[in-house]
Amino acid sequence: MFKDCFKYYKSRNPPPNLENVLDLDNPDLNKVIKVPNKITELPPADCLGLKPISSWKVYEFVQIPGLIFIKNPFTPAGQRYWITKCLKDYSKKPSKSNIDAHNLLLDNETWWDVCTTDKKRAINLISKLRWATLGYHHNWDTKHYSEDSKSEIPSDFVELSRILAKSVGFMNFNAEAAIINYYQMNSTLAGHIDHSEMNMEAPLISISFGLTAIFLIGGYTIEDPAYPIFLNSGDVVIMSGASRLKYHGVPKILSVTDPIWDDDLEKSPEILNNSNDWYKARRLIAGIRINMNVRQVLKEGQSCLLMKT
Ligand SMILES: O=C(O)CCC(=O)C(=O)O
Repeated sequence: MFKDCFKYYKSRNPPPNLENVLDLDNPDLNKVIKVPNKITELPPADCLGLKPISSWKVYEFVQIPGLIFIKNPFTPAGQRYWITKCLKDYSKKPSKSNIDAHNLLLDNETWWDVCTTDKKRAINLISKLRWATLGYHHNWDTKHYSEDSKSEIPSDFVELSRILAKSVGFMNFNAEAAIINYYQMNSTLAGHIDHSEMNMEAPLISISFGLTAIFLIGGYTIEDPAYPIFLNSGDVVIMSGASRLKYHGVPKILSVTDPIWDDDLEKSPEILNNSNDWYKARRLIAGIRINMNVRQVLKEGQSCLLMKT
């Protein structure tokens, strides 16, 4: 059952046995099937930080049809680019974040600026950032989106989501809402179903960076069996079709010993990285997991929430 499985993997004492956790680096081919790419065109890799599409490894989970994994399609420079964006840019206005309500920052300060320049305040502030929202801002209380609460999603973020969706056959995906989740070593995300979006045919795209997570996904209720999967830096999960409304959560964060985001530093294309920012982001990401959770809110042909289709 999801709830027992969550408790098992969350436990610190005794720590869980990880041998049944699906490892996409070396997947058990009884649990996943390989999915052919739906497109062959190369993305503009230099701008989006993606490896050539022909090299991507894409799997579908046998037990949960529609649950698709793309094993880290990012170059190391691409990882550095998106990690820096999430920490420096998406954590500040016009995004909304949980920090807004804490009164920990002065009006002219950002989480990134304080965490990367003021050692004393950083100790307390780093772990305070839990989420930021872009596009239609997720309302944690009502779970309803509103036309009165939205910001722009940067065009490269929209384009990245479009290419990831297209690669698995969703040709018209439009990123309209995103939650950036920031996890510390001791963070968890309780089991839930994402049902705020009007469009349930469009997939939910989830991109992970930084520390490793155990991701747990089950059935339509908390009583159904659940399956644990390692999500490493760069891994993409696409919840589509029957998997779109399944219970999922994150019971555990694990440390990383040999971070992939440190690879090929000398080859990093100029356009992707400001090395000074990366130097600061690198220190932060050593203790953080980031998840970019992207949704299409509107149905095809709809241009705003109030418009009927
Ligand atoms: O962090 C993750 O991998 C999952 C995040 C998630 O489920 C959500 O934001 O709804």
